[in-house]
Amino acid sequence: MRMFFILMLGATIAGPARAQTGGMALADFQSAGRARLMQADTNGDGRIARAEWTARPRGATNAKGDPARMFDRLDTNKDGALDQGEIDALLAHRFARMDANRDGTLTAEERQAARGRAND
Ligand SMILES: [Ca+2]
Ligand SMILES: [Ca+2]
Repeated sequence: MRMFFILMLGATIAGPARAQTGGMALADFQSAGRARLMQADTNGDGRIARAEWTARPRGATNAKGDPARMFDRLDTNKDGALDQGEIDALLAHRFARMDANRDGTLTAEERQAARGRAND
């Protein structure tokens, strides 16, 4: 009987904390985004070369503007390829722009609002 009581108490405490994390955290956003972006890595070397980036189908980029210019901005160390760190930086930047209330998670509403906006 006492055990049941403790379990109930535990559920009550865990409840509100779980409600706050109903949105998507940065780490989840980055792992999902990384998986999507790395589809462009057609030679499988774990990096996205300039040619691989610009060869992506227009629809997949989800961005307005010139893909080559976008690449040059993302390739911060100017070695001609996007590595994991540069991709994570891009995704962190997108995440920060989408997180309208700055609580560190993206709700469905925040992701919806970002759709249709140009990414940079
Ligand atoms: Ca680079
Ligand atoms: Ca948010």
